[in-house]
Amino acid sequence: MYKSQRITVVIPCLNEEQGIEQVLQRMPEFVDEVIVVDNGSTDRTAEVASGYGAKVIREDVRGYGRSYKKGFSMATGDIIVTLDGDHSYPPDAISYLLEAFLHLGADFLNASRFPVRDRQAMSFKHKFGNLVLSIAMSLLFFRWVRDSQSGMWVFRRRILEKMQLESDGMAFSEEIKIEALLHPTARFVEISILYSSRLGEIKLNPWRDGIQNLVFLLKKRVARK
Ligand SMILES: Nc1nc2c(ncn2[C@@H]2O[C@H](COP(=O)(O)OP(=O)(O)OP(=O)(O)O)[C@@H](O)[C@H]2O)c(=O)[nH]1
Ligand SMILES: [Mg+2]
Repeated sequence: MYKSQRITVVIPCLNEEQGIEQVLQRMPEFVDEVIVVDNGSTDRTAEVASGYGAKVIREDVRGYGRSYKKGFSMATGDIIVTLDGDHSYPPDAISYLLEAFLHLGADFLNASRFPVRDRQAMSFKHKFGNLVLSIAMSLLFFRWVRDSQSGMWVFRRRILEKMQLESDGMAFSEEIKIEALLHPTARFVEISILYSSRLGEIKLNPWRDGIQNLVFLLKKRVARK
């Protein structure tokens, strides 16, 4: 519990045995429930996660968005916090983000990776791609969002009821932010965190995922006119 709020952390994982161990070791004690959504990992991700007391859920259909939707459906907390299983997002920042979230009366908080301080954490190409996607999203949805692709969010579980989350893939990350921005009552805020280099093998395909995410933004704009 954090200030009388029940906290669930949801982590999607595809072969992250190295990263998930570090993430779970650093998980703050006040977190009530940790859900790891394993998408058919072929390494020891599930074993390691259960060893640290996480609830491991298996999702047989591949996909980042697909995994999140499954994880959210099992979550019981008042507030859901998300992050990657690769140890690139800081579990130590959860208390700081929750404090800001409650203080600002937010319903959806986006943890921005920018400005990136660790030089190894993100290549120039990735920074540029992220900037293009964030500018595109901001222009299409009339609200400046510095990091449309961040995978770390804090939000009230109840706002999911009024969200139309369709993406099963990497575009889920921008979609949930768009849905939070379009939500009739939710308050959206954004705060910086320290982002670091991932452990383990890269899953992202920058050109494929970047272009798919851009196309997704345009389709979403049309669908949510
Ligand atoms: N469950 C599930 N998780 C996935 C899938 N693809 C990626 N992930 C996880 O989602 C998180 C984000 O994927 P990453 O590969 O780290 O993508 P990224 O953070 O955009 O790129 P990096 O800069 O390489 O970290 C990681 O914890 C992955 O293990 C998938 O198909 N299913
Ligand atoms: Mg990552």
